[in-house]
Amino acid sequence: MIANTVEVDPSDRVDPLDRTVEELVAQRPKTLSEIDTHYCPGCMHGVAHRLVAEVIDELNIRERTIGVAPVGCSVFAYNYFECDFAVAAHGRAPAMATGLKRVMPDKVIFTYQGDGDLASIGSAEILHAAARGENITVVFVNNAVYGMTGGQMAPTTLVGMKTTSSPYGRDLKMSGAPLKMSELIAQIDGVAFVSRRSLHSPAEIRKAKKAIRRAFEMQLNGQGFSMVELLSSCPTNWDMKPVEALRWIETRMVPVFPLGDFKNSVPKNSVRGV
Ligand SMILES: Cc1ncc(C[n+]2csc(CCOP(=O)(O)OP(=O)(O)O)c2C)c(N)n1
Ligand code: SF4
Ligand SMILES: [Mg+2]
Repeated sequence: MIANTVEVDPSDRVDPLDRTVEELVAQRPKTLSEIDTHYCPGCMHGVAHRLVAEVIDELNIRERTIGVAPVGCSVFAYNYFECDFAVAAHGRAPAMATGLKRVMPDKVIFTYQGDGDLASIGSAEILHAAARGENITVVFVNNAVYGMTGGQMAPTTLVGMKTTSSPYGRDLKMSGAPLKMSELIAQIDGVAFVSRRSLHSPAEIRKAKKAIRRAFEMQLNGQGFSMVELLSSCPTNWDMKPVEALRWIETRMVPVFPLGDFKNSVPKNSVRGV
């Protein structure tokens, strides 16, 4: 065997002129599996997957990346990524990611979690992983409901929003206001990077990808906990058409969950190894 031989993927040898416009403009990232999606039409989980896969490709870290899937509609995330994956019990992905990163500090560890998973049953795990400054990356998909179980109210459900468990709309007096996880986590000392982005338009999707890339880079530089919240749609449980759902994100969710970077700095108590 010749040392340091670079294996060339056969698909890289194809003459660009032999490719269709679709292949040239929108090639499938190598980290994204070539299988049919189980997500509903108009669901943005698939777009979020693609962005993460593109970033993993660009950073050339596929062979050292391990994802941790949640319980929720994205429980099958491991089917869509061509990298190692584990599945955690509902809400426990940050705890599992902590263990993986501590025993294998050279690996790149990310969790992929819904709002029910992260902000409800897993609220303790996410807050304490952030407080410890764990050098992991969290991709947090906020669609304002428990999608998988039939659209019940989540901690992120908007005031007045109708869900299957709040048929008259979320009542502020009864259930309180939605939890703003990015703002909450950004003020924790061990946190390096927190950004909230949205998937409702191509321009916002591009910004979301930039934030995901920055979050992974933070981990690669050993700078501590990073999280990107992505406002996402659930047309099925919102009882909307896909385009209507995207408009609803823009007009209803964004005013409650403002977009932007909430933290972008190196925390004093982080650096748990690269
Ligand atoms: C310990 C435990 N409690 C409750 C459930 C039921 N359960 C499955 S998915 C889910 C909510 C998922 O919602 P979210 O995390 O927002 O993901 P989405 O489906 O919206 O992407 C719940 C409550 C479970 N599987 N395990
Ligand atoms: S139920 Fe909602 S979150 Fe789940 S796959 Fe369908 S649209 Fe997506
Ligand atoms: Mg959800």
